[in-house]
Amino acid sequence: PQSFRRLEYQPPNYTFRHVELDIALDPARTIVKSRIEVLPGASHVDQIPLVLQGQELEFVSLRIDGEAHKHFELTPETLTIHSLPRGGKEAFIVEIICVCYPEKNTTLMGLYVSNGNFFTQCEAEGFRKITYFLDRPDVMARYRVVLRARETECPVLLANGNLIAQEKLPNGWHSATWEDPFPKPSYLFALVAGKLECIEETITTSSGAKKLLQIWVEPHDLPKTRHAMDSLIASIHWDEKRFGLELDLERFMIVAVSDFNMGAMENKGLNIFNTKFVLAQPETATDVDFANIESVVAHEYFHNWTGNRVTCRDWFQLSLKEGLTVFRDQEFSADQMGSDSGRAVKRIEDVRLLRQIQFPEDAGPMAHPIRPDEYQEINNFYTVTVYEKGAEVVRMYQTLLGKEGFRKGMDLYFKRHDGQAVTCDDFLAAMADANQRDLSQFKNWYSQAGTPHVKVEERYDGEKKQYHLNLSQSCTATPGQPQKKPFHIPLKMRLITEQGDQAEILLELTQVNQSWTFDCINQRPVLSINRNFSAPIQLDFDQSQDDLLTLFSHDDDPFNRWEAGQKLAMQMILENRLPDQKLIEAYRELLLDPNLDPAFKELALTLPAESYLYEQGHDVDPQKIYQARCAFRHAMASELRMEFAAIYQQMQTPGPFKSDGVTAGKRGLKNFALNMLLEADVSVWVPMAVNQYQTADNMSDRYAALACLVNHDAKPAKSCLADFYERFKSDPLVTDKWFALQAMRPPLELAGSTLNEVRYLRQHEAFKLNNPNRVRSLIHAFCMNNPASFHQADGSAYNFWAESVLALDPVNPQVAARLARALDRWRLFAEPYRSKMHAALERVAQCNTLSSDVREVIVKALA
Ligand code: B3K
Ligand code: ZN
Repeated sequence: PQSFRRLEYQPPNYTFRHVELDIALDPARTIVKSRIEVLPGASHVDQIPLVLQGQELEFVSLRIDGEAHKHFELTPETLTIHSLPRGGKEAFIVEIICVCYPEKNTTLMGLYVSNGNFFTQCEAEGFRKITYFLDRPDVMARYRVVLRARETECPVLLANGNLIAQEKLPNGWHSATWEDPFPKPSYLFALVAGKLECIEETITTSSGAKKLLQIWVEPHDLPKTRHAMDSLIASIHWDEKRFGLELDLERFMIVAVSDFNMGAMENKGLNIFNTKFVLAQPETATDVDFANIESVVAHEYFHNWTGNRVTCRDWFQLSLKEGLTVFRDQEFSADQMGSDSGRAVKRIEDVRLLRQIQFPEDAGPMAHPIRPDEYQEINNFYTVTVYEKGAEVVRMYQTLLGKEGFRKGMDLYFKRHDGQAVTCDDFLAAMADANQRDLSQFKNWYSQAGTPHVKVEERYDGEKKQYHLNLSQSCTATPGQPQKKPFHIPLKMRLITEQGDQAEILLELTQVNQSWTFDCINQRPVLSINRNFSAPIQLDFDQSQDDLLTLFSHDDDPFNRWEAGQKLAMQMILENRLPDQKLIEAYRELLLDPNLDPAFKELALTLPAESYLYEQGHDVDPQKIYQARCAFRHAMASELRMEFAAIYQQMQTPGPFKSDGVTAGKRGLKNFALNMLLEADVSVWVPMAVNQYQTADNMSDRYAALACLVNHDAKPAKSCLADFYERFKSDPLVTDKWFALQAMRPPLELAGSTLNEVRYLRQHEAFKLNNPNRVRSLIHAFCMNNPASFHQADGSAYNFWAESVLALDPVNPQVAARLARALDRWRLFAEPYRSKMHAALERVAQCNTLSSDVREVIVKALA
């Protein structure tokens, strides 16, 4: 298999200035005519051929400067054009006609059909499935696009930019012409055509310009678009205020599609979204859905500057736009929470995700730096490392330079690079130059994989009133990187004593080993370090239980307060102990504290995820960890049942439904309490859960009640599940929830195995292997989000996994490759799990028709 390497980057021999596309849409055979103005690139060599990419296309004709051209070669992946006019030294025009087959396209890359409508997905390399092209991000051109279709089938025709003409054509056809004023790489091209309707809104931006905002959906979904529109408007205002960045187009459109490989796509002026991240109504969407929609809408909108105006030179630089844009959407969502404690809640949620998913990735066979050095299939590198760890790296600039310094760096970045395709080094240089800082060591965050460990040693000298702190860093080997250089690690810290706290300071750990001495410390302090998770590291610190309890009850940094609670619970679970009385009292106090944010309370009482617990050891027995975690939670629930009962009453949110952070936080804590009450005593609380299920006026409450019943194996679970399906079977997104809930059911003694249930649901009338959301809601949910049911000692679920990967791969390699990663950490587990996982991986590897996507994942896992 071919590998691509970052250091082998070559600038293009040719570039494109102007691109005209004329696309006659037909589900069976779409005819694509292109007219491209080609220029020699900066590194052009005389007589060098022009090599265009093209995949699954039927070639029809080629003309150069208006004349039929015969000097070309076709392979399944390329069109190579020789004998260019004047050796290719001056501009010339290439005209190509080709055909593609949208209806047959199940990969959902390039042009495809979903529910009878046309959509495109071009990032990273999908444009080559529409026409022959220099399909690389450093080739930026202006586009003018004519779309043609039968008017009855496709009344709506959309593409990037501004609508400049519409025409009736013979035989019931019509056309629309779109022009995008900004040069863009091919991956940002988009078209949408079909029977869609929109809601629209006109807003005025900071410079006084009027802008048209539209959200396009299938007609029956129109009532579910308000929240997405509000989120878009809030995002536009936030980017003006925080970064001085204004919407640069007259028109900005969002379109929702139910068949989509990922969350959404930032095509210039025409964002295409998975319906999951657009459609919401209180009756069908949970609080988590509302929050996700807000953040994904913001993320794609923010790409308009970070990604589109300044884009990536090559795909190794992906984190340049993704890490930065995730950081921006995290900051936006935090601000939307409306308070400091709300901001902290958002931060804790983000870190929890990072540790649950990115830390395992960074310790496994697919570990890669945020700027990878090598890939076989770029689609496999849209990872939590590139995105979420990338965002942590961007956050560290802000921690080191301050909010103002960070803004100066952003301003310089746009001043230097607007309209260009650049690298992560360019971003770092802008940050360094704008602040006159030497950030050369900071580059190691871009080049080295693995989660750094920071070991903490402390000593208090009561006589000299001195506190000594020693920090040492290390980072374990990752594939291809046996040895690591030290990182530049910003650590926020504070010493906490009974007589008051020292000011918070920022330590910069740059050496392997570094010491600090603090004077005039009159009492042995408790150390609060890596506050607000200022660096994405693993802290190795044997802090005593009493110190952790102090932090859990008193730290003024909400993140570290939460963190101390997680550590306390984690240690006990890993030692298979129940919570002791001190910890129970600390939980109780926290629950009863009237000044604490309900969302914070819920997070503080939520136990560390199993996937994070696995990472703390080796020869991991997943069933033991599951049992220990269950027992711990059961004890917690029993001890605190009175408090949970009170909370369940207090946290009711009467009145019309509101989706804001504060109300959602209350609802979350209430439903957490309900779950704990069933945990403590199923029989007593089942009627309450059934009542909530039946009377709920919103999906958060209804779904939470149903989950309580299902997960605690309550008698009414079955009938409520059936009721839920009947109520919502016409709504695909809610049907996904119904599948997911059953796929994530923990192992239950009486209910029979979850695997059998999943196998049964796989045959359900509503299951579809070609719809990514449905597949993820059943198969990915079971294999990746239900560790206790998945890791069964007989290996039966691993066989199911192998069958599923093999069945999915021919349909949609990207979705299959994501599932393929479920066994990444097989070496971490004890026998018999490890051997059984290994055997399942071998079984997939045996298949000789694997896609390059799945092959890369499996080969790396077995290496
Ligand atoms: N940039 C897209 C992701 C494209 C994934 C291609 N396999 C969405 C986003 O990050 O906003
Ligand atoms: Zn993105």
